[in-house]
Amino acid sequence: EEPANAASGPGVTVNLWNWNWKSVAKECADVLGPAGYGSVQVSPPSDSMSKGGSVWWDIYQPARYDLTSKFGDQDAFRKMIDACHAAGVKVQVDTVINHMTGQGSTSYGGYGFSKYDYPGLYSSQDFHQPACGINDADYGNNAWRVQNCELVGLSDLNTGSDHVRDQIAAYLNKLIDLGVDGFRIDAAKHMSPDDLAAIKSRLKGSPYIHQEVIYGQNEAVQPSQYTGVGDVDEFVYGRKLKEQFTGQIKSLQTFGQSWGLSVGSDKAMVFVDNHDTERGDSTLTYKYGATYKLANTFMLAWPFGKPNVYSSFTWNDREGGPPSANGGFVTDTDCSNGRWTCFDREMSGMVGFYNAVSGTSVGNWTDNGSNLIAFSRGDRGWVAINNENSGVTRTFTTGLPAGTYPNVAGSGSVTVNAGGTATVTVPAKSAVAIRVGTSPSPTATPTPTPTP
Ligand code: LM2
Ligand code: CA
Repeated sequence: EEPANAASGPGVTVNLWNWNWKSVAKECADVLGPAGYGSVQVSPPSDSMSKGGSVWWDIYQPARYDLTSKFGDQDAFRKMIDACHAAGVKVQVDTVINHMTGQGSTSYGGYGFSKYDYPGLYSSQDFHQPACGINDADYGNNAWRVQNCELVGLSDLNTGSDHVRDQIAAYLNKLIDLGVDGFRIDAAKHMSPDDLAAIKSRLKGSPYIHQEVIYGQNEAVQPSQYTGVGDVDEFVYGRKLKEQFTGQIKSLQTFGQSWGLSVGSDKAMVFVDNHDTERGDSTLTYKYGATYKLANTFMLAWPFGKPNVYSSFTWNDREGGPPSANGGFVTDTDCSNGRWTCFDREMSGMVGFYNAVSGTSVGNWTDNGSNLIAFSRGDRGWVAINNENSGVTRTFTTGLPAGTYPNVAGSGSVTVNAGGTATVTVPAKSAVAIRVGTSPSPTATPTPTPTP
């Protein structure tokens, strides 16, 4: 019997960044629901400045809150939510509420605007004026400027004003009315926690909230200042995993907040990478291949924070937009043409593992002193991660009941004997994970029934 998708809370989130609504709907029904993903995070749905498909980043310049984006219209958005809900998957939306655009232009929905003037929504008095620009030095010593000046020249909303708070809350409540379950708050670091709390207090129900507050050592604005509003995106997590997985992973036995993470497990949304970090060098990305998959396997096996798996389009040009047509409208995701990673599919088995071991603690830790680790989760799951360049064969204590289990992190199966041990070969740069609640693989030899 498959574990139910997380009943409360987001469960395992998957960030289908830059997928269009129609493709997200299909993925919910075909892949995410059956795998047990708890939530899908989607890109900003509001109408935005249009760069006609040449770049991805125009979606972070909202022009108005109508749902006429490069990913589809409101009808497609609503159908996506209904399809995901029917599959047992909640929907989290990336919301850009710190700012509007950096210049005047036309939106994907054909709406004309200029910087500081968005007819029917905002005019110049709704922005922090006189405008100032955030300088690099401000991050170290001036929280006021980080939150009240402009981020890369984007018109900075005066989120201290009741009118702006009302307009933002109306947008978020429209999304809630359409069925949205949670929000990623883009550029949360650039709004004061008090402003965010005031906006949150205007929302219907209690959506799940995670805030993008990028940690920097000794910075004036810290992620811990935002935990009263909701969870925060824990950027240190992915930086640490990159350090370990590009070196030796044996030390991960103690991985947690003591490693310098910015918030505790109960307040952290964790991820190996996201759309910004994959374009920098702080984290692993899909370009690291097997190493990237191992880090994601660890994330879904190790009890810290709420995991967020990233699945988007492949790229060579850092600024280049997703596959699109007709002036930048994103085309349907095709997992076979090499333009999309479809990494959510590679993690399906480990999502089932995450759900099956929920609430258990780590036991039976072992490592080979360098780049292989293995551990149990209670008596419900066991995983071995081999980050070596050669295979390792060992007899491990799994803690699981005797039986034959399919490897949900790869292929093949593992037979656990009556004492809970199993002799397993873990190939180079791969993982073996087994859990209760799975059926024996078709190739497994049936256990002979003892005759009385
Ligand atoms: C975010 N989180 O806080 C997003 O995760 C990040 O991807 C966004 O930047 C940023 N904040 C604003 O929402 C991206 C992109 C920037 C881009 C902005 C706005 O990384 O390069 O800035 O979106 O589209 C672009 C130009 C920049 C220009 C700015 C304003 O790259 O050179 O600044 O537009 O015109 C003059
Ligand atoms: Ca601001």
